[in-house]
Amino acid sequence: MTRRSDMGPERPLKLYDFPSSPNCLKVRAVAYELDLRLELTTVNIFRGETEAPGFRALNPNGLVPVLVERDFVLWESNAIITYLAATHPTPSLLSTDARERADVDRWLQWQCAHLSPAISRIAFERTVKPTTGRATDAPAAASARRDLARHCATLEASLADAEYIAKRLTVADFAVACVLHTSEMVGLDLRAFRRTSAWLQRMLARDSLQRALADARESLHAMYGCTAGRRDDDARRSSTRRDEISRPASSYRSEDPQGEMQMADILHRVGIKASLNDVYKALTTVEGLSGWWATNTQGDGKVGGVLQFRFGAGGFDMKVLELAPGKSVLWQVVDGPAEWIGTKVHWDLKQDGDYTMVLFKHEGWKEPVEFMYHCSTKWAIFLMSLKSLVETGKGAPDPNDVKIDNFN
Ligand SMILES: N[C@@H](CCC(=O)N[C@@H](CS)C(=O)NCC(=O)O)C(=O)O
Repeated sequence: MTRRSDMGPERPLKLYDFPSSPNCLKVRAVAYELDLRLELTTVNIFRGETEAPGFRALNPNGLVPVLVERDFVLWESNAIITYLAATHPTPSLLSTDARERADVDRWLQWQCAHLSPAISRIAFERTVKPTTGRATDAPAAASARRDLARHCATLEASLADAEYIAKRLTVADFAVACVLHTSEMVGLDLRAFRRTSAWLQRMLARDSLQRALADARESLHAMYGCTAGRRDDDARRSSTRRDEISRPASSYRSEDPQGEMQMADILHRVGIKASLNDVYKALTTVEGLSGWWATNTQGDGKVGGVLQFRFGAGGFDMKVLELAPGKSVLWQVVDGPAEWIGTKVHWDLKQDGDYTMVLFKHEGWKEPVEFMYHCSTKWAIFLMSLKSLVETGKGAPDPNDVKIDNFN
């Protein structure tokens, strides 16, 4: 576990937290809305830290978030946010009127019993299964999507005559907004639910939520450091836990006719003054690959084999799916950063005048997160390294590659 901040001596509130968890996000956001200080301890759910006896003693369910206030230990995010609001009445996020309170409780239960399970089911079919090599159960995914749409319609109707879920801003808004925020990760397009969409944007724009999201970004960077080269064995365990928080505000998403979100691809075209076969060799042999991408490259470059590219502490494992000599190479990422797992890397080669033209595609990003912007630039740099290797005999593979930013 990593301690992330040291706070003042008075009334310390410790939160055992995982940055990309929506249930932790809601607790941080409510705490910040109430102007409370939190001492955050990251429990890496992907590294089995929730199974440590010390953590199990706090929460026998082995789940984050957990709040510790002196000798009082509380788990279940909705119980935590309700407790925080009840013990810090200003600004008021929880009514003392029984009916108003029941209205808030209703939405908290609804989030837990209906909204979250529907999103988890979609995430399981759309993200977890593909990254673990299992086939998506299309009817199950469709049924979960229908459920989620139904729940969104319920929310949409309730927002017809009010700015907030329970008429005024309450903990219920934070609980539902933080969970619904992750639905975008699993391909739900909220635009059809105009009021819900506007309400969610209003919630996400609040200083408290922005701060809670910034915490997540900061702690993910602290956990994984240089993300470009990191390995994330964890990605296969969950999808709702991915780095949804790092999607830039300007990113776009689009839909296909079935209403499914389309994935994003990185595309490049580079001309290399060399033969098709020389370029093909640089893409298919360990010697070639270590000459332009990662000096530390090992593995089996034949169809069905796995190539291991290592960059400092981390790297990528690529399964070779297809090889057409002098024409094309297709890899699939089977290990590496969470955002890469399951994506495919296509190399299509063709002769065009003096050039062997390389048409490069890194296909299947779930969404254009900031890390994708970074990887796009890095791919361009490594493609220039490939060109240089094949044309001059000298590439610039890691660790001698051009470093572009604080990711790498
Ligand atoms: N109902 C619980 C759910 C908590 C939960 O599912 N936490 C996830 C992170 S969002 C977790 O700790 N997962 C760890 C694991 O499954 O090992 C709450 O609202 O606090």
